[in-house]
Order: sequence, then C-alpha cells, then structure tokens
Amino acid sequence: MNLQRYLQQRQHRIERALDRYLPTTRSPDGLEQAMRYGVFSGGKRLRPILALATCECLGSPTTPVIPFACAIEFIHAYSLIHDDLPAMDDDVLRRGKPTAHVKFGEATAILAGDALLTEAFHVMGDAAARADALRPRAMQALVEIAQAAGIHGMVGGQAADMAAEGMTIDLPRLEFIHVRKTGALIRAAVRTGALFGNARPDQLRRLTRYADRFGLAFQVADDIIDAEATTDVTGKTAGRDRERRKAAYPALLGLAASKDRARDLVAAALRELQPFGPAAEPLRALARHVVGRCGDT
Ligand code: GRG
Repeated sequence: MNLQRYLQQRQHRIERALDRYLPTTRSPDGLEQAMRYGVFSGGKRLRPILALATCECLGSPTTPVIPFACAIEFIHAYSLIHDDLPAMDDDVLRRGKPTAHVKFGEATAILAGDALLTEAFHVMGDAAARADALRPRAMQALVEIAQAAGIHGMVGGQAADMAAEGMTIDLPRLEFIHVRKTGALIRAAVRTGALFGNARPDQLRRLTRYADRFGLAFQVADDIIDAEATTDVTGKTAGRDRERRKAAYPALLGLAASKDRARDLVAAALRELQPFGPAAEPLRALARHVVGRCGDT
C-alpha cells in the first residue's frame, strides 16, 4: 500500500476536524493562538490515524470516531506543551519551532495546555450525548481515554519519569514508565477505533496487544532517535535524554540491543494482526514506519 498517501488523506481529514473544534476567536491574551500553535505546528497525527485505521480494519464507518480521535490529539498536544515547560523538560524547540512557552510566555502555554485538555472532554462529552445507538461505546471510549491520560496513564508516567531523572533504573521500571507515559494514549487510540468498529472480544484483545507492542516500539525508537540524531532531524534539542540523565533504552541496553528490541516489538505487533487480513494493512504499515524512523532497525 502507499502509506504516504494513506497518511496524507487521514491527516487532512483529522486536521479539518481539529480546526472546526478549536476556537476561532483571537483574544488579546493569546490563549486561542497558543492552543492553535500547539495543535497546528506539524504533528504527525499518529494517534488519531491509529484510531481511524483500527476502525477501518474492522470494516466499520469512521465518522463517529472523529471527535474521539481529535480529543486524543488535543490531549497529546497539551502533553507536549506542558512537557516542554521549564518545570518539566525545559526545552525550547519542538517540531523544529520554538516551544509554546517560548513563543507565548509560560503562563499562556500552561493555560493553553489546560484548555486543550478540557476541550478534549467537551468534544467527547458532546459527541457521546448525541451518539444515540453508539452511546455505550462512546462512553466507554471516553472513560478509557480519561484513564489513559491521567494518574494511571500519561500523567502518572510523566511523574515517574521525572522522579527517575539522574537515577539508575532497571528495564522493568523503564517499561513501567513508558507504558504509562507514551503507551497508554496509543492503546486508548487503538481501542477507541476498535470499540467504534464493534470489535468482538477476541479482536479487541488482539488489537490491544498490537497497540501495547506498537506503543513500546514507538518509545524505544524515540529514545534511539534522541541518542543518535541531530536537532535538524528530530526538530527537538537532540541528546536531551543523556543530558538530563533521563531514563532511556540506549543508556540501559545499548544502541544495538535497543534496535533489536524495537524490531522484536514490531514483529510481535504484526503477529497480532494476522487474522485481520488485508484490511489491517495500514496498521501494519504504521508499525513498520514507526521503527523505520530510527534507521537500520
Ligand atoms: C506533561 C502530563 C504531561 C505528559 C507528558 C508524552 C509526554 C508526557 C511527554 C513527551 C515526551 C516525549 C518526547 C516522549 C516520547 C514519545 C512521544 C510522545 C513523542 C512525540 O509524539 P509524536 O512523535 O509527536 O507522535 P508529533 O510531533 O508527531 O505530534
């Protein structure tokens, strides 16, 4: 399949919807501009595309997924704005551009993140209220996305990651962090697509395992890129993990073993898709693409 064309078409669809959900006003405090900047400064839309591709692989219509896919992207955008703040990762570059707090000031960046997170739940609540026959699935997706974003998911993982800075941790602890910080939202995206796709229990279990392996592979690849690539390539300040003595796979396993780990995880993710046949081709291509980003894996 032509992954590039597939990604472009889905990105376009998601971006039109994101645009509709965001405020169009421009108040003097800059809050709306900062929200738009966080959402529209070059993200790949990986999580919403995963939600759509999962629903498609089950042969179901994807329109009901759109508000939930956009909500996940709002949560992702908020997390990156807050992650870059001086109190957290303290970075000045994201996607090759100044981070939101550099451009709009720290207070406005914090508020833009808060507003995006809140807006995510507004969009999902509104969609669930109108969902008629799909309401139980919409409510389940909303609850799962909330869990993935919060203390048992992304926020909890971020806290654990920050607590581990400068410390020597073992592989189970590193994976505990990554499963929550990065993996939980990826899992929620895939499960959202599966729920709206009316997946049978066995299909939901397989797709969840695909998501978990994908999420971990994504993080291992991200750690490898941070260790190997230049700022030009990453669009972020390169080598931040090592500089801040952050928990990362290359520091723990070495580069070669990290690449093996990413490859093994992708192979395991692909095995879960076997019963879905050609309809799962976009999910396969996405998994290969994610580790393909870090060179020779
Ligand atoms: C601040 C609550 C809070 C959480 C932050 C996700 C996260 C938690 C921090 C990001 C740190 C980081 C660089 C993690 C590596 C994996 C990751 C999430 C990369 C960015 O995701 P992409 O590549 O981003 O999907 P784009 O730019 O495409 O949107």
